[in-house]
Amino acid sequence: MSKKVCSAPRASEITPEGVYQDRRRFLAAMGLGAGGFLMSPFLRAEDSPRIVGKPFGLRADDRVTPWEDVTSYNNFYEFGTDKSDPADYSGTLKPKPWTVKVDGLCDNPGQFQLEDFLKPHTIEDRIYRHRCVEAWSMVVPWRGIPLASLIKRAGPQSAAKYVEFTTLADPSQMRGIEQQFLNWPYTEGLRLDEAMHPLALLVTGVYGRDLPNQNGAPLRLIVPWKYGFKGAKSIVRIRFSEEQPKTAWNMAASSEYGFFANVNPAVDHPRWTQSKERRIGDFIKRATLPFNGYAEEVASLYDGMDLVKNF
Ligand SMILES: Nc1nc2c(c(=O)[nH]1)N[C@H]1C(S)=C(S)[C@@H](COP(=O)(O)O)O[C@H]1N2
Ligand SMILES: [Mo]
Repeated sequence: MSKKVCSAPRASEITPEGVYQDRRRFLAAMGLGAGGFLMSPFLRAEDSPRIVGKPFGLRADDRVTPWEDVTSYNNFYEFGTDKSDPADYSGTLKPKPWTVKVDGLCDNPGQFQLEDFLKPHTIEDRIYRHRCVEAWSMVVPWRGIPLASLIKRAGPQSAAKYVEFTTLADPSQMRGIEQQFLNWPYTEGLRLDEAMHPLALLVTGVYGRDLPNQNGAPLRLIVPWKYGFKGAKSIVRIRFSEEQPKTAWNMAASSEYGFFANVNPAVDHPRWTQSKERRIGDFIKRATLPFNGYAEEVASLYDGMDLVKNF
């Protein structure tokens, strides 16, 4: 446990109550408060998500996906490959206590209890679109902290170009591990500049509550401008490296799942079009937007890159 990493939250990190209230009004004005959150039978007033910062990427016609869908239609192959398996079988996962290891090319490596790892930070609630073209598309109110702030404290060295995320692989908690659906442990990776983008979040909750096991308790990644598979669940290790990390889906099917996984509506996946998506609960498909609607925020990360080759 490195002392440096644990300090009291700075005053600037705490959302003032007034801002909180303003944001609630703003949300309500957008029709999100009333239509999206407050009418959900699972939400009490104190559960409604707070928004810090602008609700990235949301448009007026975006409706928040119901809690029931967000928590019952999942991909988490450690519990099986059916969409209903994670909700049915992840009760065996023990998200407390939880340890996260930070290592590789950084100045402040260590092994941290999750509470210590997160403590100095205000947990921010943000809203944004999350989606997986291949199977589903949702708008999910995740609660998380910017990955960037944890990376800054870890102090990546100048040789570090990538961040690798490794997730839990414990057969006693995860019935799917017995079968080689993927290479366990599941890994994901980001280029360091992608990982530093304020939209990349380490997520601890959804709908104002702690993450349900099937959504990757107690800590998962959400990279809203990318495919869902970048959202590694139940993270136990964050490693800085010079080499591009191997990722579970790329190892499973390299022609289908590239490292970058930016959503490119102009380029088909080998087995399906990416030009349209159907939001869960919608009947009519909608056009898929470049970078999942976050082009304004993130497109510059990929300036000069061939995004057909770097899919
Ligand atoms: N550890 C782990 N993380 C994972 C997966 C997985 O199988 N194992 N599946 C990924 C895929 S393919 C998707 S689409 C998202 C789904 O997240 P959700 O169920 O919360 O919507 O989780 C990602 N994270
Ligand atoms: Mo996915």
